Amino acid sequence: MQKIENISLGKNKSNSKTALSYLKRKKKSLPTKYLYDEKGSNLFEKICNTEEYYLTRTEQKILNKYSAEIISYTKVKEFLELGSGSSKKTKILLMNALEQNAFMNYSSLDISEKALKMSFNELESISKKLKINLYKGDFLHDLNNLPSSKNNRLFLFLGSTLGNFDDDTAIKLLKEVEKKMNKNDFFLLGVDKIKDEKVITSAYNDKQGYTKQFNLNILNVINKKYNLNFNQENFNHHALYNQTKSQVEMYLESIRKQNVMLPDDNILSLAEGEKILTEISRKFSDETLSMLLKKSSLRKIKSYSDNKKYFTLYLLKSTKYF
Ligand code: SAH
Ligand code: AVI
Repeated sequence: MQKIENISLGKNKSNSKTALSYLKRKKKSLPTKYLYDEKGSNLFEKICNTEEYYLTRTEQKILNKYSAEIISYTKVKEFLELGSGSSKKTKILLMNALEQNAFMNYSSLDISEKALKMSFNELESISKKLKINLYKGDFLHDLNNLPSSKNNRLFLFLGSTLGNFDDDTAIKLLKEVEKKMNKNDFFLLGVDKIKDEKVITSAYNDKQGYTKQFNLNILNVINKKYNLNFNQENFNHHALYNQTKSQVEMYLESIRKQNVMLPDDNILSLAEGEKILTEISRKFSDETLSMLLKKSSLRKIKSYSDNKKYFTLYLLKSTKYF
């Protein structure tokens, strides 16, 4: 197994005080990144294979169709992927890149060690020409701790993970990527588009219950991390589409009135029906995405969609080179 390099300097704001302070607010929430421990990463893979979760297979279809074109157009020798997960879709791009190049460098940055291990297992055997680097860290805080490169790079942010962040955070993240981009670098960004509400809602309420397990697992993660005693059985999975905001909101809903002891000896009281927000999953139009790109100094060069226009991959460059 390849060595995993921890690039998190621990200086970010995600300390216990901050994470738990979200629970003390009137509108309670938990940081989305806590969905991804080993179990969460395994469950996410299961979600990707459900009939209802159209995102993964749609993005995969687009990549099957356009990867060769993307590689010959961008002429990149190196990939840097944020939140790679298992890298199954990235493999399609890498296979094409390896056909067109004498060597390839692939770096994955993910907060989940399990995701990095899955990524390595997925890619290690595809070619001796491929060098894999695994970085454990938070893409919201640790991008500057990554090594720079003289190769032409393709930055990758797939799976609509951008949709898990509000405007301010999304722009901050996109800007950080843009700052790292050199003249010949490109950025491939995959986002989920606005579509029929029923299609969206069922993607977050799969029949097999994997999304429910994924959502409830965040309680195990914070129980372990902060020595708390949340009981999964006291919560329901609730995922709805907020049409005004064009986003899925995933909540844990308290089934009954309950108290949970916090590490500072404060008591967290939850009323019956009270909800904790665990994730937003935004759906974009070309216009809302263009607004984010503009504010992040990124320019759209090309875009690739499926026939139903469910999902789009945007190929971007930094505006500083125009
Ligand atoms: N890109 C993959 C995986 C998407 S799931 C795909 O398209 O299928 C989101 C991934 O981002 C997970 O692997 C999760 O561990 C990672 N992740 C979530 N928040 C993160 C953060 N703040 N920093 C780094 N990685 C993060
Ligand atoms: C990673 N992220 C884009 C997924 C999404 O669709 O928001 C995570 C997920 N949450 C529930 N199902 C999948």
